Amino acid sequence: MTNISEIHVTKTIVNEFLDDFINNILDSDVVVVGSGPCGATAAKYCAEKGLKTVMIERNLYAGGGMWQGGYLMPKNTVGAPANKILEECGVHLKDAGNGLYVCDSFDMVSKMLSSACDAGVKLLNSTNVDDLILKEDHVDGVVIQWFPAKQMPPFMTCMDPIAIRSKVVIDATGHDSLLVKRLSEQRPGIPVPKGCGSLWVDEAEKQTVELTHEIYPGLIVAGMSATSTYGAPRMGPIFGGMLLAGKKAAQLAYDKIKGGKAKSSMGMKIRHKSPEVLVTE
Ligand code: 48F
Repeated sequence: MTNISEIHVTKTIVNEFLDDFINNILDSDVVVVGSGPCGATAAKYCAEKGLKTVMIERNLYAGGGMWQGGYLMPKNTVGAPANKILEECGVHLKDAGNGLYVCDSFDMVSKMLSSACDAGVKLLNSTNVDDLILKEDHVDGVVIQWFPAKQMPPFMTCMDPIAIRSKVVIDATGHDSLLVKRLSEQRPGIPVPKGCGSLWVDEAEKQTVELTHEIYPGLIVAGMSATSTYGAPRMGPIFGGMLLAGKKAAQLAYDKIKGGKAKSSMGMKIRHKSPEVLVTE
């Protein structure tokens, strides 16, 4: 039998949250915005590389689009070599031929998230990233608000958000491309996200990975957010490109933080045309 008081439960939650927030979240190496297949993969690999990593998700639950395969059917497909990422997490895959693999969506989401937690990723759920911290020439973190607070009637929404600092922010917000959108309103040369084009599986999978890059110093656009930024084709219910894009985003973040140098998506050098504009050669 236990003898646990109500006050003890509350105090434990409050103390633990504040301690975690101040020591592990407030000032981190990488903030990954969005916990879909791309964000979860990026966060897992960042943490495995030893980076202090926070993944932020506006929903109560993490996983983004991974919970459903297509047409509301809980079967997810990935193309090689992304199957290796899932195998590493312990996901049970079935070979469907021609380099295509299939798994249960619940198996994929739970094992990917579990693998990210094991690597040390901190998750903030029910938390909306409203904006970037944007300094003169780089992104310096994100602005956050409780997602439920965002749903309140307009006369109550005069509540200011708070901020988290990070060396790198990964925009893995999916179709919204939220952070690129915010940046495009303030920095010339940053494209206004146009949304994805029509379906073409192979090409979309390839482009999703290629388009994942550091779009502005301190901001990496990844996965469907990158696809939507540039109007590349949609890929439909296949997740391999998202996983590979997440892994690439983690490598870019690591190189930037540990190597102190920025690289574009194609491995080209990045130079600054003006304090505001980032161009690739
Ligand atoms: O949409 P999502 O799964 O993006 P992804 O990881 O993968 C795309 C595929 O799921 C799918 C596809 C290809 O297979 O067609 O679309 O690139 O995950 C994006 C996550 O970001 C959260 C959102 O709730 C979702 O879980 N998100 C979006 N905006 C915000 C956010 C925000 N402002 N703050 C916090 N979370």
